[in-house]
Amino acid sequence: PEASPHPPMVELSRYACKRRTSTENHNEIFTDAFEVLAESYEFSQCDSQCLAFRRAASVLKSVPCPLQHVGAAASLPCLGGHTRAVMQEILQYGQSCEVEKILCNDRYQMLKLFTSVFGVGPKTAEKWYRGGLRTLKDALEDPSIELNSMQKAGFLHHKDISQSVSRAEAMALGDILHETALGISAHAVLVLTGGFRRGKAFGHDVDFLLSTPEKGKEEILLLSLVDSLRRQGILLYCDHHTSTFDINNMPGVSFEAMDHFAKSFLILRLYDSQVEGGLQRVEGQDDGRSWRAVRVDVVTPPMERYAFALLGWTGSRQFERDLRRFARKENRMLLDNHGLWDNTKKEFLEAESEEDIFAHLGLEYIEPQLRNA
Ligand code: TTP
Ligand code: MN
Ligand code: MN
Ligand code: MN
Repeated sequence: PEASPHPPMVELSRYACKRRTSTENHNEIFTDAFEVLAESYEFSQCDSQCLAFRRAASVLKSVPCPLQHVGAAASLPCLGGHTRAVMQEILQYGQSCEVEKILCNDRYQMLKLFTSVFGVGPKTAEKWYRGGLRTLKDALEDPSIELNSMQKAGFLHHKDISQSVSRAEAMALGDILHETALGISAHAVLVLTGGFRRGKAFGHDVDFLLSTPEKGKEEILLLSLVDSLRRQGILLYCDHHTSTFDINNMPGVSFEAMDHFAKSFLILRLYDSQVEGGLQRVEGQDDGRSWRAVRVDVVTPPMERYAFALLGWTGSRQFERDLRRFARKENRMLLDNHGLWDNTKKEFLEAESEEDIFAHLGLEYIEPQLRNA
């Protein structure tokens, strides 16, 4: 679209859950820079600066045209002096020297590399960096480092998992999991969630919600599914988290990031012949393999919590964060993947669908394809 200095824009909310954000990003030159800064602040545990840049990136993703003057950002929420200065530099010189410095920074590069391994978070990466490790080989060969089983799987499949997953690959995995689940229970329900439900063309993993109308049978269904995948020879790794969900604990529930539903973080083997148009070519793969490894998440909420779990797992993370913030600040309600607590009425609000939840919050419904905040 034609860029104009002062694009006629509807006023954007400071809440991502009140903005419509498609997968089409017209301001990638800025949002890519902001994301580098956010990540760098995250590595230094500067949470508020990190969040400020994440919010700024999220706002720009919802702007329907490329911004060509920093003045056009004046009317946008969540863009402070620092973010505007970075934009100004990019507009003027094509890049930000602060961002370029980070990209060249040894520590940033190392933390980025180490956290690219499944099972290695910022804390472990930092420890390895401070211990003098500089390559993945260092981490594998250092006798003082005891890798856990997740990290071992992460290293073993690092090349495959680092490669993004295509939509065709996600669809193929959906077919395999669906067929496998139906082989266990005719009532099994499997839906694609995460980035692919938001219409993204590529992802770092594939996320599914699995459930059954048979009360209390969700986790056993998931365990049977994983077992069946193992017998089919396509299970490369499984990290299962048993359910800690208890409906009686709900009012006291802490509204943290990780939910209490049973879930499995998997690595699955996907064959070329199973994917329409074939597998994404894995770079540097010359070992004649006809398969690749893919990261898959499966979460199994009880059916009556389905709408909350679906909303929570569809993302984006920024959209979820602001849904919760909006609920808290504007409605005195607590929202998480399990439910919605109304602190005025002192009761849980029920929902059969995502639409019900938006309605409880007094928000216009936003379809998944427009939640790419
Ligand atoms: P991700 O799979 O991390 O992200 P994504 O699918 O949006 O993008 P990508 O292509 O990089 O995979 O997370 C999907 C959503 O799941 C996200 O909104 C957070 C949510 N989630 C939980 O609610 N609980 C969890 O334990 C995890 C791991 C994710
Ligand atoms: Mn995902
Ligand atoms: Mn991602
Ligand atoms: Mn995921």
